[in-house]
Parts: sequence; C-alpha cells; structure tokens
Amino acid sequence: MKTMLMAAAAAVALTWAAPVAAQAQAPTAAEAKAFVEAAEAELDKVNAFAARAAWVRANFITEDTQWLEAKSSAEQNATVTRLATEAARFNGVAADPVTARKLKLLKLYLVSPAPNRPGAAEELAGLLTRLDSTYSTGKFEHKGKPITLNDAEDVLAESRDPAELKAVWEGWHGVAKVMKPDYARFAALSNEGAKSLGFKDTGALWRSNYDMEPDAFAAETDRLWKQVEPFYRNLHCYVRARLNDKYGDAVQPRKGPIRADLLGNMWAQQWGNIYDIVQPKGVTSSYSLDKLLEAKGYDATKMVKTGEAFYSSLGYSPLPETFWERSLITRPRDREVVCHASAWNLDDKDDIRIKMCTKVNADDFRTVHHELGHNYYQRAYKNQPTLFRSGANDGFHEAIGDFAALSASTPTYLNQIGLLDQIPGAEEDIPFLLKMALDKIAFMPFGLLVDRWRWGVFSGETTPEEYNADWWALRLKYQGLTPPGDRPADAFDPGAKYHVPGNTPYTRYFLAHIYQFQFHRAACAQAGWKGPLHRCSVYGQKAVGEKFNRMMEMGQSQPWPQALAEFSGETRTDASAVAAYFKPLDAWLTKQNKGEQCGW
Ligand code: X8Z
Ligand code: ZN
Repeated sequence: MKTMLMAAAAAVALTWAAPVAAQAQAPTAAEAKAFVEAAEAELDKVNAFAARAAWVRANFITEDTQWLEAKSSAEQNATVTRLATEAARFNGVAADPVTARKLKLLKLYLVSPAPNRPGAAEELAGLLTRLDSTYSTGKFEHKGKPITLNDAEDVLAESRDPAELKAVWEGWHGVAKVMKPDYARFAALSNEGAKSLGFKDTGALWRSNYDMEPDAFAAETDRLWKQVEPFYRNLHCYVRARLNDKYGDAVQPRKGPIRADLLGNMWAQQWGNIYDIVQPKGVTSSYSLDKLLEAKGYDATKMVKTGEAFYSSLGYSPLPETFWERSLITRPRDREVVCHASAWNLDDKDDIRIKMCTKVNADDFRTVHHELGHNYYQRAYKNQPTLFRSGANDGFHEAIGDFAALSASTPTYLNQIGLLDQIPGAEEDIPFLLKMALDKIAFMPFGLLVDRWRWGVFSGETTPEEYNADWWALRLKYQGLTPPGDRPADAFDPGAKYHVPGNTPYTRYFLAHIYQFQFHRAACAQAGWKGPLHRCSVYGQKAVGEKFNRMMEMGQSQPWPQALAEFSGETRTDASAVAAYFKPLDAWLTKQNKGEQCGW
C-alpha cells in the first residue's frame, strides 16, 4: 500500500543547509514548523515519482522495471532519511503540537531507512526490489509442469492427498532459499539506517509507531495474545482431532503439533478451506460461499463491484472511473506481476487502485473488501497534511476492510444481495462461527509470530544460521505447527511468506484482527442491533458509515486511541469483542474437546 501526493516543492533541501552562524543558535518553534512544511513538500515530490515506478514494476516485472524502481526507491529513501536526520536538529524545541507530531512521524516514515553513506540507499533498494521480484515470479515443478504460487495455493486448499500437499508445500518453500543471503544483507543495512536515526534496530523502529514506547508496545501484544490464546488452543485441539480422524495417526497424530500443509493454506494462516474436514457432525451448513459465487456466475469485476456496493451502502462515494481503468484485478497471462493483493493511492488524492490476481472464491471475496477498505481510508484522509496521511496506526489500515467483510460475510447480507436464497436459522450458528474462527482465530498466532521472528533478526538474537530453526521454533510455540518433513539445511522458510521479502511489517494484521471486532461491536451497537454479534450486518447503515468516516478522515493526525474513541468510545485495544463474537463457539469447542489431550 502506498500513499503518495503530488505537490510543488521548490528547492526545499536548500532551506536547511543553513549558514554556520545561524546553526549555532537554538532553532525556534517557527523554524521547526517551517521545516516540517518544507519537508512535506519534498516528500510529496519524491513519493509521486517513486509510487509510479513501484506501480509499473509490480505490474510488469522485468530487468528494466526493477532497475527503475530500485533507482527511484533509493532516491526516495535517501531523501526521507536525510529529512529525518535533519529533524533531530529540533529535538527539545517547544514546537506546536502538530509540528511536534510531524517531526516524530518523519523519523518513523520509512520501514527501512538506508544508512547515510554513498551507495547504501542504492544497495538497500536493489535488494528489496530483487527479493520482492524473486518471490512474485517464483515457480516450481509439480506433476512435470512449472506452477506459480497461485496454482500451489489452489492445491493446498483443495487437495486431500497428504503426499501431494507435502510435495507442493515443499516446492513453494524451496523457492525461498535463494533469498537468504539477500535478506541477511538487507537486515544489516536496514539496521544501520535505523540506528543512525536513533533507534536500537529496525524492529525497535517498527515498534515505535504506536504512540507508546517500543517496549510497552511489545508488552501490549503479549497482553493481547494472552487474551486470545486459550481460544486458539481450543480450536487447535478440535481441528487436530478431526485431521486425525480423516488422515490417521501416520499423517496427523492426535497429540502434538499439527502438520502445516494439512490446513488448507500455504502458511496455515487461515484454515477456512478445510471446513469440509472439520465441520460439526449432524449439523450441515446449508451453503458454501465458494459455491454460491460460482453458481451465480461471479467474475473478478463483479466481486469488486459487489465490494464497492457495500461501501456505497454506508454512504461512501463510488470509486472513481480511473479506479476501474487503472486497477489490475486478474492475473495477466503474458507478463510477470506481483500477485499479492495491495491497494494504492498514486497521487494521494483520488487516483486509488487495487492490484490483485482475483479468484472467484470466498477468500478473495473477503480480500476484495479488505483492499477496498485501504482505498476508502486513503481517500478519506486525503486532505490531511502529508505526514498525517496514513492510518491511525497500521493495524487500523488493515482493519477497515476486514470490518466491512464481517458484515458482508453474514448470511443476511448474502441474502440481501441475491447470493443466498434462504437465511439459515440459529441451528447454523455453530457451523457459521466455526468457519469464521477457522479464518480469524487461526490467524492470530501467525499474525503475531512473523514479526516476533523479524524482531529477533533485527536485534541480532536470531543470526542468519538460525533463521530457519528460529522460525520453526516460533511456528511451534505460537501456532503449534510442524513442517511436513525435515527442512533442508539451506531452507529459508520465512522467505516463502510475502511480507518477508516484501518487507511489510506484520503485527498490523494481528492488531487488525482485534480492531475489526471492536469496530464491529461498536457499529452494531450504533445500529441498535440487539441479537448476537455474529449475525449483525451494518449494510445500509448510513449513520454508522458517517461516524466511521469521521474516524477515517483523521488519518494519523492524532494518537490512535483518539481515533478509536472517535468511533467506538474505547481507548484501548481489547480482544473482549473477539470473545463476545465467538462466545457460543468457544463453549461448543470445549465440549467437543472433552477427553482430548489439548496443547502440544
Ligand atoms: O497481505 C494481506 C493483504 C494485503 S495488505 C492481502 N493480508 C495478510 C496476508 O495475506 O498475509 C490480509 C490478511 C493477512
Ligand atoms: Zn491490507
């Protein structure tokens, strides 16, 4: 996701090459304000160019577009790093609150600042472009044919042959091993850059973007995980037993960790695709969203139009014509692209677009709502100054669309839009909640551990020799998973997950999986909903949309608790909304697990 703005910036850099005599005096609050405003204009300028180069490379991966993107990204990185370094000049100046916040955000602007020495920004940008392109163009042989990640994901979702699952899982993970040296070098450079801006390492920089001290934020994620962990363990126990029923002890023992390739998803991060294996005995679900979409002849465009209509029902203006002209919504046949879904704003105004290789299935039905959530957020905060044009925190950015998808996943809504003929009664609550938990609850430990691993890499606790072992130690600790077989000595399994080579922080998704339920609970209360939370849909609730938009318009102008309070009245991240949503299922799972030896 990129947020960029076009604005004129004239010779801003020169402003702070101030004469030596002037620098000797302590800078004033007025100078601080002038500095950030000039810096914002300069950011707009470098961003406008870098965004276009990045868009073109992601839509057309060649040697040349990689070269162009790396060059523009290096320029952008060097510029922002210089501005962030210059900002330190105003440390201790009693700037006005807006300027003070902008100075702080400027230092946090880059995910990976480059070291300030000749060639370093170019090297860092080159590594990142190559890592992302290697991931996106990765292929391996299956049944005598080269296959892509998209094909492999279909096999993981649909095949019930453990040998095939293992082969495809191992095939894709093999693609990542060439990334290891690049990743190790990247981590060293990124750390050097973060340190020069005053952070302990890149992980500390990432943890500093939540309006609290980095250590306090780490502790906050521990606290939240403790809130949801018992529920995850309950789900793990139930799913493991059903996999054991289906595959037998030789494939999936009834005790210990679950084999990672049996859960319907390449990273075992969402398990909804194995609903058929784990569905409750005696209560059948009367519909499958996968089948409904297919039966009603949905295509990629219809999926996106349906997503747009949901937001329109909340009062959001339609997507601009340019969205439809410029977005990429299906995988092109004849060129290499980054298929991992993303949402962009190319001019920080109305040039919003998505880029995804949409498949007509339930996963992508939700992903469409997710990506559009980014676009509507970007458009809502477009009138904020450059440094506030971002989510209240990155978890908010990820939660907007997921919040929409919670309503859009209800049978009531699917019925309203003509996808589902009959709304099932309360007897289908458990099947429905189980499906939701397979995606939402199963995700939480994964959402946490990706950055637990990277925090360790950046702090030096995890050395390159330990990359893979430490990854699997975390997969075991948090998710209770094990690989389908021994991993080769040169494996680099974290690289098989997009956000590692894509250098996108991941704790945001863990947070989003909590915020979206807080938003949902607040929205349903505002709509006067009295029934169970999982049956609530806010489709068509314009007053809810208006209030939600007020939070969205704030962007990052205030600390995130204020944005949360604006919509929900709450000021803390709180998984009690998750518990409330899934309450009936948790009790049901506990009953099913009687006699099982839960845990691993
Ligand atoms: O990466 C994404 C989005 C783009 S921001 C498609 N997600 C995470 C993932 O796929 O791993 C959404 C859910 C988690
Ligand atoms: Zn996202």
